Amino acid sequence: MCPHHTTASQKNKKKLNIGIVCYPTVGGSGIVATGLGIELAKRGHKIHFISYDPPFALDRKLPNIFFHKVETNGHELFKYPDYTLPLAVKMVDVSKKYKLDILHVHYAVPHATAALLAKDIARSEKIPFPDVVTTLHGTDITLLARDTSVMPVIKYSIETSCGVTAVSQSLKEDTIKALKTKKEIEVIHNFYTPRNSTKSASSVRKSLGIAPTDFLAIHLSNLRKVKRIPDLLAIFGKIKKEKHIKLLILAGADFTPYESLVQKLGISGQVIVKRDVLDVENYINAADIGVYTSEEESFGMGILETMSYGKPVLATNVGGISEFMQNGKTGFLFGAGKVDAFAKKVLELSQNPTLVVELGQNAKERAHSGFCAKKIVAEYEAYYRKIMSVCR
Ligand code: GMT
Repeated sequence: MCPHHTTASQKNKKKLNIGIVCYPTVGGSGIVATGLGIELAKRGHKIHFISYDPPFALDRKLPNIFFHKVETNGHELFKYPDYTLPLAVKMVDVSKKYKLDILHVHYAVPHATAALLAKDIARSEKIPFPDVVTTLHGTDITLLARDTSVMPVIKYSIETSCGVTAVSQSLKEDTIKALKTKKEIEVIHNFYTPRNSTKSASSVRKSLGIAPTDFLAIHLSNLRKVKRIPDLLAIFGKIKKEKHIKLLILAGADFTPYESLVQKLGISGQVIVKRDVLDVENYINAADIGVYTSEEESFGMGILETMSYGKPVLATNVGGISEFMQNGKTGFLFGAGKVDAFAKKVLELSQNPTLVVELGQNAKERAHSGFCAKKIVAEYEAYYRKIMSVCR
């Protein structure tokens, strides 16, 4: 279903040595960067991940994948441990040893900033240094660029990168507005490659204590404030009389701060929380719909993941979500905070399994055809080659 965008001439082009710098933790930008590195390695490029830990979703035994650890600087001379300086030094070392063609940094600070410093060091040492591509993921702009103590660094780091990409048109516009920059920004959307389930939906439901006839909504996130977890819980508070409607939260962070709200709303029997789940495919496949209540989302990887497994999504119409979700076709979009409207729709869908299946099929088709590895990775490859030809 994924359109094949790699032409024969692209396939025959020289394979690249690519450095990828990302946060290794369970977070949208790290997941996207890791997925991209794995897909590029499958296409024959040599991928050098640089970070303080191996990215959590990275299988280091895969061919063409290398990991270079940055040792953090815990000098007693410094009151605060520093990461940017040793990261810059590691970038120079890896570039020199492996002759990188491209250094692709995910998240502006401190990754793009360290790359700038590394480039300057390499220049003064007469060491060849690759072209730097910075990918903006959202919070580096929508949250950090509002902080005047870091905004000038973000702006400078972006403007001095050879190439800059944003994961949605919405984020591109936010960046131009927040930084008042004229820097050219290429929109390359995120992608997701679904994995085969290793457990049946019925066994997953059984392990969670959910009956086959229960209507199960799922939510995947790091529970940050921007995800509006109180709204998510309030939706299920509104329909708590329907005991067969359940909410499963796959949490990338501690849920304890929300437990008192669950009690207060009287929904402890209907909400199940699982922490740091890696096999998300097994849980999404066992669910009926996805529910996402963010007040801001440059893209929304959890939503794309949910859609990829053929589940319709109810989400807020914010940021870049409407660039891949189609209201009324792949699920439904609501204004942020419109808890009543969300609750009404959950209830409606719980009574209409035929519609759930139809919307789910549309969601899967949309995710697989527009936001799949073959299409998006080819866009990155073409962008790298363009940058390498214009930036030298
Ligand atoms: O908010 C998150 O889930 C984490 C955050 C991050 O910085 O990793 O995610 C951002 O990047 C993701 C990958 O490109 C996007 O899917 C998320 O929408 C974006 N988060 C926000 O904009 C709040």
